[in-house]
Amino acid sequence: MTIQIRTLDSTQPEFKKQLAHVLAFEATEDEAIDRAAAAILADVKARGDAAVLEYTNRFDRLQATSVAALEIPRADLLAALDQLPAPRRAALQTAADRVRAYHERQKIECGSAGFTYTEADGTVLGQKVTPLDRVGIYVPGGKAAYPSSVLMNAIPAKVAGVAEVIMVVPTPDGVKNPLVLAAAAIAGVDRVFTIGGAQAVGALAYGTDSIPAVDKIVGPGNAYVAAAKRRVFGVVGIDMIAGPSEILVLCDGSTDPDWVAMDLFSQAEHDELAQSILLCPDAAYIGRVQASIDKLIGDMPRQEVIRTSLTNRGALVKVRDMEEACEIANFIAAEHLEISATEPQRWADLIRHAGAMFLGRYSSESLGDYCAGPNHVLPTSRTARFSSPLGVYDFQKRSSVILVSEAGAQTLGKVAAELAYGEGLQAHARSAELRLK
Ligand code: HSO
Ligand code: ZN
Repeated sequence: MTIQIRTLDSTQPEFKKQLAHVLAFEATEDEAIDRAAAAILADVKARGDAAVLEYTNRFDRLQATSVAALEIPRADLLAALDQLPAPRRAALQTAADRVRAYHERQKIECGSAGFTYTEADGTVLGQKVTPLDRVGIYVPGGKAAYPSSVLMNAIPAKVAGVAEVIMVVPTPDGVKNPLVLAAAAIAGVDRVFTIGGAQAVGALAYGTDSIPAVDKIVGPGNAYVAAAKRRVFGVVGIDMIAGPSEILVLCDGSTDPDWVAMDLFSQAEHDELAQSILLCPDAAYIGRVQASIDKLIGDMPRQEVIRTSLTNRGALVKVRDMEEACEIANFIAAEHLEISATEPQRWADLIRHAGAMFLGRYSSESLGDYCAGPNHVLPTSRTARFSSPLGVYDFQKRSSVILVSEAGAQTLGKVAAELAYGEGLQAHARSAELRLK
């Protein structure tokens, strides 16, 4: 079985145009979906629990009699954990421990303790860092219900010190995913409601009698959820609107081509719209990866998804050399960048834009998805040019602290008054001047 993947050559005059075409991805913003989400949000805002209950019963085919009845008690989460097969439970625990350890480090090393400094006249300036009070985590219920994502969203929130993490997860026909519930238990999620869609986003943003309003909503969801999140932004914080998964493999031709082929599959299998790209200076090696793809695809249960993704959005790119590969990688700013080469650090030094970098042939991207430790919620669709992985810092905020001494008020007062008069703001100027001796 063969898969027709687009091949590009960076020496061709049309290369830049072709690459831009491969990368082009516009998140479909369907007006009808946006209108439907807006109507649901307005209804939830107006009618609270009654609206949430109605939509949940209708869309998920449930017969719940109250929103309170849609909450999963902590005991049920622990029972889900207890009932997991031992190796699965152990793997989940190891993943959670490693993700926690990484994010603890992030908390310590990313300025999360704040700072203060004292000037010569006794004026003290500083920055205080505080966690958000309450956060909502959206977990999709359908094909993209990933327990690993529960860990990746909830653990940094808890490490940041968020007092209450509330998870929502739709359960169509009442079917619960035990691994998702077990992950919630391990990650320290405080409350879980089996609601989803725009109605869940509305409940978390506005609060209802049964569901407390949160300060920020994170986690991926379908088009209705994305539309609802965009609309409640400002009332609450949101993380990002994630696009389809992406992997960019930069290979010097020294890695077993089967490994590279499988790494390309690993993101392609997420979604027909996922993107897998190989950059390599060795044309013969690219041919070997293509042969591995054709050899291995038949064994993949999700081969149809992989085939569609690779055919429509994948590319095998012949580059001049590894230096050029790094330049192109910076342009692509991929969510996941594998540097599968004998000198990975040498090339990593040239990379400025990537959500996560996987260095050396043993660092498969899949390890990062589950258990290496860093977060798997990463900027997609070239947004790694300006944004970062989800982290502890997304669940914290900073307040400025200003303590002006009497002596400091004399110097600063004159500066402030001068500028205030310049802006025509008399009260500002007088407020500063009243404190002058
Ligand atoms: N690669 C996905 C995360 C994931 N993979 C979850 C497996 N499970 C995000 O880019
Ligand atoms: Zn993945």
